[in-house]
Parts: sequence; C-alpha cells; structure tokens
Amino acid sequence: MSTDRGRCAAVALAVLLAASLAACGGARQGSAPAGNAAGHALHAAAPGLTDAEKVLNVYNWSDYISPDVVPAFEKEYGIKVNYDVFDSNAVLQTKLLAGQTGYDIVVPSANFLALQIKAGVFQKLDKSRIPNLKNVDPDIAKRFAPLDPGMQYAVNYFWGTSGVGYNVDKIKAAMPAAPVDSFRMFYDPAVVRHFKDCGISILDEPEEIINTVFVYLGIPANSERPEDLAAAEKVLMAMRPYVRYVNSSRYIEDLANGDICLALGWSGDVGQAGLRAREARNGNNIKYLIPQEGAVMFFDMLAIPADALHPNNAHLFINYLLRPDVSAKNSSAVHFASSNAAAYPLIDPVVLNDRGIFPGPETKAHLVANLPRSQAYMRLLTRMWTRFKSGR
Ligand code: SPD
Repeated sequence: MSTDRGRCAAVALAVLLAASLAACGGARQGSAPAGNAAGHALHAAAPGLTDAEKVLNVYNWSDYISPDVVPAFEKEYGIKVNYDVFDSNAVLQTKLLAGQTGYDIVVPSANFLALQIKAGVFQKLDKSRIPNLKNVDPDIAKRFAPLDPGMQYAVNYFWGTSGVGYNVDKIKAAMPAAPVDSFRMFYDPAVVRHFKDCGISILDEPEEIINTVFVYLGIPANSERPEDLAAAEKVLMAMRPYVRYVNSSRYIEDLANGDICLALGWSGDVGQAGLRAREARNGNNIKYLIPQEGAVMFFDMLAIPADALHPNNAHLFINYLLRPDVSAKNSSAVHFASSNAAAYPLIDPVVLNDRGIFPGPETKAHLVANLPRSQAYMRLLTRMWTRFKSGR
C-alpha cells in the first residue's frame, strides 16, 4: 500500500502545509445537544456533545479492532461509523498532510504524530470530554510523553513491539538450532538463508526496521549518522535475497496458513496469526518472541484531524475506546497491549500473560522508541528503503 513517492511527498508537504493548515484553525464545531438519533439513552459516562450529523469517519490500521466494538458503539450512541483501514504510517501521513481526509479519527504512530502535530494537522483534544483518560497507565504514558507532551493532541490506542514471528515446526525443520529469540533470524546471513524456501516477510515501515537493525548492531536507536545508515543498509541488502516480500499486513494470513514461516512483524499481528491457525485447526503453531538484543516499542495514537467534520462524535468514540471493558475486549481480540490500567483485569488472561504482548519490566527496559527523524535524514532513508525493497 505504501509508496516511496508517498514518503517523499509527505516530507515536502509537511513544510508547505504547516502554515496553511495552522491558519485554517480548528474543526467545524457543529455540535448538537446530547442525545442520539436512534433514541438510545447516552451511556452514563457520555462526555457530552454529539454532532448534528450522526456520523463518524474512522481511519485505523488493518486488523486492529474487535469486530463487535464498532457495532456496539453505533447501537449505544446512534452514530453511524464509516471505518477504513491502512497498513503503513506513510500512507496515512500522505493523506493527512494533503488535508481534507474526511476522517474524524486517525491513528498515527507516535513518532509520526509528533511531526504531524508540528504541521498543524490535528486539533487539540478537549480532555473534559474524555474522562476515561484517567485510566492511562503512567508507566506507558511516560514513554510516549515526549512526542506529545501533556497528551494535548492524542491518546494511546495500543502499543506493541516488532520482533520474531515464526512457525515453530517449519523453523525447527529448516534449522533445528535456530536462534528464535534473536534478530540473527533475519540479519545473520548464515541463519536467515535457512528459511528462504519456507518464506520470510518483513514490515514495510523503514523508520522502524532501521531501528531493529540498529538494535542488532548495537547502534543507538534513531541515530542519524550516515555511517550508521550505511552499516544498516549493508545488513539489509545481505538479507534481502532471502526475503519473499516486504509488506505490513499480508503476513498475518500467510503465517496462519503456513504460506510463510518467518516474519519480522508486530506483536499483536503475530498473535492474531496464531489465533487464526488455532481456529482453523490447520496444525500451524505460530509464536512471537521479543529478541533478546532488545526491540522497538511503538505507540499508536488516536487523534482528531483539524478539519474533522464530526469532532464531537470523535471525542465520544475516543472516550468509548478508553472504557475499560471496550479496551479489554479490543486488546483480547487483536493481541496488542492496552495502556489502559483499568482494563488489565478484564483482558483475556492468555493475552495478558503473554510476555510477547505484555513484556515484563526487564524486557521493557531493553525496548527503544521510534523518534521523529529530520527531513534530511528521511530523504536518505527513503532512498535506501527503495533500494532495499527492489533488492538493487
Ligand atoms: N495490524 C495492526 C498493526 C498496527 C501496528 N502499528 C504500527 C506501528 C508502527 N510503528
């Protein structure tokens, strides 16, 4: 879905559009008194106004919500939700910087959010209408705090890591002593070559993948030193011949079906692949491990575009998603970590006790966050990524 042209456009447009978007100011505040068209009573914790038009346009990552959560919101509040999906930050960013997305809620990762805030694409949240913010786990909140100080523009939806997703039996058959808890699975040519035939995928998220290579090489995360980028490119180019594809959504189904055996993927996605395989009873035993070298931790954030047409409905939906029962239902379904402390006791214990999804303090201490990069660095990274994807 993402394109390199999109990435370049995003960087260039950030500067050009910052002033004009900021000048456009806040969203249309076409609010109506509390209540809903379908005549349902508002939930007790309803944080106030809805918009005159009972519609909400949501743009979220694919495979990132329990199937019953949106219908339950529609029923409870009488608001019709139009729900679209994407699978890369670059795609979302290109739309946001062009403006007039038509979306009322979007879900950028925190490192992208920081740049987008500077470009003026979001409106400030009215926290008085998000009382469930009180549930946010301070230990997680402090990690994304530098990217949106004071949670002025966004709240966390889920967080997770990128690591080793693998088919236990196929990997064992290909290499009995495979170092499954290490980035060597991808970045050591002597290891990765064993899995070429059973199929390897890697995420199409250059800002994150480059950090996984830095973690593997012992280079500080988010380094912008050209020599570090060159060292990482060398590692990536050496493993490229063994990779079947670079994509951030297709691997869930392919791991579940046994069409690939190894994915550098996101924690919850691999968890969902395992669930799908179990439900299909197809014999594929899928696991996710956070590499012992450390890993990248990401935070996906709920934010309201400055030009959203239904900002009141958006606030209502954000508060709804932060309700402990709703957050727990979502986390249990998508296998990503909620940062809602009040939801923890309600999450499926299989998910809550999975240390690949909710790592313990020792592992957490070795996780690094993606930070926004300079425009100059992004140009270099984008060119490198194009070379990597094409394998030339
Ligand atoms: N299927 C949902 C995956 C969501 C992953 N978010 C990506 C964060 C990238 N830094």
